[in-house]
Amino acid sequence: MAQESSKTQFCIEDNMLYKDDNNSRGTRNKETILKCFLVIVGFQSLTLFLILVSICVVRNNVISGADASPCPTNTIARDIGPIEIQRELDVFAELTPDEIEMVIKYLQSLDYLKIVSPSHGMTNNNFIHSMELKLAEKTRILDYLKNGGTPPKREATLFLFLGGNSPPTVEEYVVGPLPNITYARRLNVAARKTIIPYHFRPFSTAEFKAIFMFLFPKVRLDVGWILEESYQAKLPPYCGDHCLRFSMTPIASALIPNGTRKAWFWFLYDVEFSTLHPLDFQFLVDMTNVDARKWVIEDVWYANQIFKSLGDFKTKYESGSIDKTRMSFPSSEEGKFSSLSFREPLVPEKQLRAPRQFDPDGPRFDIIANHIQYLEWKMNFRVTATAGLQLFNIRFRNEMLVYELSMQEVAVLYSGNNPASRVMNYADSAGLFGTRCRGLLPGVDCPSGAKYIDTYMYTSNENGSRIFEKAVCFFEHNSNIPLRRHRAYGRSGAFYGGLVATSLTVRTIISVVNYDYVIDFMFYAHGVIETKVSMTGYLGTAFFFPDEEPYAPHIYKDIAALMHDHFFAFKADIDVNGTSNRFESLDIKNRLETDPWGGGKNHFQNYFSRSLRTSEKEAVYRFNFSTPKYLMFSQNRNVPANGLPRSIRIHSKDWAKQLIPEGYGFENAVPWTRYQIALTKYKYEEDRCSSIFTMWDAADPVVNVQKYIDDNDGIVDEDLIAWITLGTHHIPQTENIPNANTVGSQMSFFIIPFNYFEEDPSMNSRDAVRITPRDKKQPLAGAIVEEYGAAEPATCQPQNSFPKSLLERNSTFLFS
Ligand SMILES: *[C@@H]1O[C@H](CO)[C@@H](O)[C@H](O)[C@H]1NC(C)=O
Ligand SMILES: *[C@@H]1O[C@H](CO)[C@@H](O)[C@H](O)[C@H]1NC(C)=O
Ligand SMILES: *[C@@H]1O[C@H](CO)[C@@H](O)[C@H](O)[C@H]1NC(C)=O
Ligand SMILES: *[C@@H]1O[C@H](CO)[C@@H](O)[C@H](O)[C@H]1NC(C)=O
Ligand SMILES: *[C@@H]1O[C@H](CO)[C@@H](O)[C@H](O)[C@H]1NC(C)=O
Ligand SMILES: *[C@@H]1O[C@H](CO)[C@@H](O)[C@H](O)[C@H]1NC(C)=O
Ligand SMILES: [Cu+2]
Repeated sequence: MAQESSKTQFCIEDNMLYKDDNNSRGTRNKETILKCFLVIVGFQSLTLFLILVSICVVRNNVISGADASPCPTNTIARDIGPIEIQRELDVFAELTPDEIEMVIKYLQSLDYLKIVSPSHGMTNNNFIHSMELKLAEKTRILDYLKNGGTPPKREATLFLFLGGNSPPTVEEYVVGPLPNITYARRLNVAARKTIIPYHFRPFSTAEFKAIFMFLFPKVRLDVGWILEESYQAKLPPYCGDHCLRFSMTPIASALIPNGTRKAWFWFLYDVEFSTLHPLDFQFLVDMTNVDARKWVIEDVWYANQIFKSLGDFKTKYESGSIDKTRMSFPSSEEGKFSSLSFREPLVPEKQLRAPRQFDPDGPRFDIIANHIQYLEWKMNFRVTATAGLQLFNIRFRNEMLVYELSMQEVAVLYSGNNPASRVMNYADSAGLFGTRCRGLLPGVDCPSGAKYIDTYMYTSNENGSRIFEKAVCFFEHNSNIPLRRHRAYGRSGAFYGGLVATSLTVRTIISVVNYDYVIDFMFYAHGVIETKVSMTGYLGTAFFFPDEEPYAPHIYKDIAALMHDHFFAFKADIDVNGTSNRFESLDIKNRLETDPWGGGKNHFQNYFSRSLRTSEKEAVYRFNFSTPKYLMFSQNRNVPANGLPRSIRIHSKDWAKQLIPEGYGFENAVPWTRYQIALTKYKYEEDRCSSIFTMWDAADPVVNVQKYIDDNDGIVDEDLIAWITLGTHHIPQTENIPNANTVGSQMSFFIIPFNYFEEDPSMNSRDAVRITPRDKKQPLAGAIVEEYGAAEPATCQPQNSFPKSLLERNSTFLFS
């Protein structure tokens, strides 16, 4: 039972939770804690879920619907201590605005770096592309979280674009210690390249500027009139309401000469939404030179014909010797198919609103700075520019199950006949995931009543530091399926027990050009974590020619919708009862057996056997229908003599086979797609399985998970990391117009305690109900109903947080 030493209630504002001890950490905390929250100080409960003390709601005080006051939005106080939060902030909190400012000032003071501000960043000068907190080493963090002492030093890790250096490079730098910086040095580690060839850099605002300043004027001058004649549209920015939009497809470096940087540019009508308005005009640009004035337009593709240069295209077009395209800019009527405007007739015929979800007693979770607490779960989170949302230190019943859970990469590999689609392979982290998480719409993207957080980051792509509003949301989700239930019926022994499945859901949605990825991390009452990706948004397409048919269904007039594979990489640093773990599989096999009990009957049956993986190479897992397995992390201590050890299982069925041969072209940049799970020993610098360079670096990947595996470390009784790859093949269909839908395309993996608890942890849930006959012999004559609130009506009005009037006044949070 809980010990309640003193139950004092405080409502304290942001900066009051922490003593301002006059150092800049105090400042940091003030900045980081965005919300007002409630705390109960001096509450020393070990089993906090037993304490559902509601501060703001008076139970049993039924108010009739119309008069009901809004459901509480305050989180309910928990037994979280400032010391615990302070330590978590010290090690996991992203860089604060002050810290970012200090790093910029420090780097600008180093004359030899010649750092310019993002707005002056060009392809041929030096600027800071991104920065984020460099996490301290894991054992150091765990020790500090547990025992306190001196906090690990805080350092920033940065990518510097050094286009002004000779040779030009991108370099990974470490700057620290914060707040009193004394060094900025290039990182030097064996795990990855930290001096990166400049031609592997991701697209940046600097490069887009160069395209508008140097490339498009050239194109406009040479063939602007041809584009107008063919498409009734002009290149941006001087195009009025008849604009072309462009997209770029980098060519994986493994497919082009060493040291070169090339991309296909392809064009679309700039209407809602452009990717469903592809045109038959593309050109290939050699972008190797740091001076964008020296970029060369090589091949040109138009009306399904190829030309050696812009000049060649122009000459042949003028001489009339080629096929020509004649299209008119889509009218709003013609463009309607691709817009998300309502279609008639509206359903349902009358305005009847969809069911909603609400929290009758207010949210049952707290978000305090970077700390999340929900019933028996606790964890930390951060959002970084390059990695996006990461969860750390995930605890259930105060024992850590997972040290880190995060998405690593999103790769989409297209096929097609036209030049750009043939090489269209995207690795979306190039777009900086952290900056793509923003603008969640309450009531649609997350339920009414969800909590939202804003993030703050520095990237050159966003012109320096800025706030990203509504980047992540948190809500408790009622799945409306029993997590467990049993109804025993009949004349004797009748009973019922059941529990509805709810989970804390931590959600972010990443929009990268055309696609939207909903990423959910869900925490359930039985100790299971589900990680789910749902895909929506617009298809990638190409202008339809019959040659596209093998690759791209012809889904609308001129549209061939490109077939593609989606792959998602995740990292799960699972720790079973500490960090010294093993990985084994339970192999399910079938054999012919002679019945040992006589009768001489032979029969087939399944059995399982344990198979311990001893090295990284041995541990790679490729799904094989013929060899079913359970994949388990387990502790090495206290293994029962009989039976299976305390374990955590990884489970999924959302795998897709990477069909490109190993090591060929872009495949070489995404070696994690070869395996459904790869297991590696924790190494401080092997912290990611992909990088922002993946789209370009196939010739010699900056981060290469295959190398993590190939050194073939022993993995028995080590700290282990699982790299998990979900995937699916997508052949587009007409119902993907205008958008692809999440339902039907969702993919999940589960982290499942296995022999970890003595019994189902959800047995402690107050959300359950149990019904037993008052008289066992007369089960129909009334029963004892045990419940904690299920029978009570809600006494408050559900929140409606759909921000219509705000949006009508100010739509900054959604569109900025
Ligand atoms: C940083 O330097 C200031 C003086 O410039 C000093 O007061 C402060 O204690 C230092 N902080 C740390 C963490 O060393
Ligand atoms: C590519 O060129 C670089 C120098 O620019 C050289 O160091 C590297 O070895 C070359 N790689 C291959 C595969 O030829
Ligand atoms: C970028 O920020 C600078 C100030 O830091 C500002 O002067 C400039 O106008 C900004 N540029 C854009 C495109 O917003
Ligand atoms: C491991 O499990 C034992 C009991 O099963 C527990 O006492 C101990 O605290 C656990 N250790 C860690 C590091 O979780
Ligand atoms: C799948 O397992 C079966 C049975 O062990 C084996 O014969 C087959 O080669 C495996 N398939 C692949 C693709 O590894
Ligand atoms: C609009 O909202 C943003 C935050 O989303 C705020 O920064 C800005 O000041 C608001 N603008 C006006 C005119 O109120
Ligand atoms: Cu798709």
